[in-house]
Amino acid sequence: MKKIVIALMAMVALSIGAKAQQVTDSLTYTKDSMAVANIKTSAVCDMCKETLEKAMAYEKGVKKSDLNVESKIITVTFDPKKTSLGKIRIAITKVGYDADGLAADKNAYDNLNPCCKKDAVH
Ligand SMILES: [Cu+2]
Repeated sequence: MKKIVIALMAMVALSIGAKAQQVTDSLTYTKDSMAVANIKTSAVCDMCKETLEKAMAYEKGVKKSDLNVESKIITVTFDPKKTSLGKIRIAITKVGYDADGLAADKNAYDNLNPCCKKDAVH
């Protein structure tokens, strides 16, 4: 009986560990304790880059951001004491872009310049 309990506890501990990792896996930290996240977006052009980086500049706790148009990945450096990866993803969706698994806010997406919509032909 005792063995079963220990085995169950080990399984629970393992699954909790795996979940915690999923949430933090895309974060790294700088020497001054800033968090750096790479977030996959649905940006398509240089105008998207400008829109997103400007939005990030106004986002609380964000120090800097850089969107790679080719890979659609935005690298955001932020203060983890002031904001979180989840909040930043939501901020991106509110500008009209997908952020990792989160879908873009529909109204914001509809208001994007036609060339910035992810289905636009370039
Ligand atoms: Cu664009």
